[in-house]
Amino acid sequence: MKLKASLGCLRSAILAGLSAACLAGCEVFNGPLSTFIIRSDFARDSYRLFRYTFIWDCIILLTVLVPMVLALFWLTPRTGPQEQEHVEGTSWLEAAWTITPALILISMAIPTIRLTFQNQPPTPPPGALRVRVIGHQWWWEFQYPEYHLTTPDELHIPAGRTVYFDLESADVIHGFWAPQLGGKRDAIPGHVNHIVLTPEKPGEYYGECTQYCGLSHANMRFRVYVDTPENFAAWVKQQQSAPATAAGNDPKVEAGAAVFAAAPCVTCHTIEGVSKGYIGPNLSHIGSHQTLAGSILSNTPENMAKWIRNPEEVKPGAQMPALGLDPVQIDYLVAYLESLK
Ligand SMILES: [Cu+2]
Repeated sequence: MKLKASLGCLRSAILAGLSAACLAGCEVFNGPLSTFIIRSDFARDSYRLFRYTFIWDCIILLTVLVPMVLALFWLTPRTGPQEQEHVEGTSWLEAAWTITPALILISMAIPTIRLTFQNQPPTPPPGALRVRVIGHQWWWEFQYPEYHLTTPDELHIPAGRTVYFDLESADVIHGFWAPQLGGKRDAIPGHVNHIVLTPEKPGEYYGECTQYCGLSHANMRFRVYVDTPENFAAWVKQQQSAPATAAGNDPKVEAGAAVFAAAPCVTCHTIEGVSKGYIGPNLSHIGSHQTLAGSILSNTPENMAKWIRNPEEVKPGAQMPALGLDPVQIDYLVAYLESLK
């Protein structure tokens, strides 16, 4: 009876586990944060290492689980205590179950350590694009020293060219991770970490902060746009030029520029040729971005207005204050910011 109840429990647990795995499966394998969609050399190396260790995990699991289940349900006496044969010890068996796991662990440690060092060389490979990544509570800053430009939350890199990331933080520890492009690495204050990878396929990829960094940690996302070399060159050219705003032609945009100049925005944000703030994100080309506020909102006038009206509501703990602007001022300001292409 007991055995029947135990088997019933085991079967329910297995069914529940399989159902949960099926529900999560689509997201794990096909979602934007899937590590099974491989889009760089680093991601491929990480996947191969995962596959190698996973195979060993399965072998170990079966080696332990099968004898355990047999011992539990088959070899256990079912009626009353019975005299069992006493085994005092077997030297060769004890040596085998000590040495074999040690060898398996060493065989997993060697490729893991090799890959860990391989993808963070102390100096950039020749011809690599260098990108400085700075984590802030709660947004990402991407600097391109080669092109003298800075952009928030949306990273553009060219397909086929090796990229060398310098990872830093302006405040607390953050974790930089774009799963389809490779493994995560921490951005630590006062210390520079590195990642080197070569993106392989143009597309839009999701990134997240993976190190708990405060109230809005979950709202600290970013996008990576892997461009064709031609599109990347065009993007660089656009970013290097002054924003193509309609201020001066469109009265609403002109009024928005005046609101921006009079509000505290100028003390925190840079807009090329207008302001030189450095605490918040560079807004020079914010109108050309797909997302806002740490890539948690799509860039629409409605979302921009919502963000300006009450940042705390969108991103709890956000350092940007509510400016107390009236709806008309917000409307003008949104028109101006959206015009910054
Ligand atoms: Cu975080």
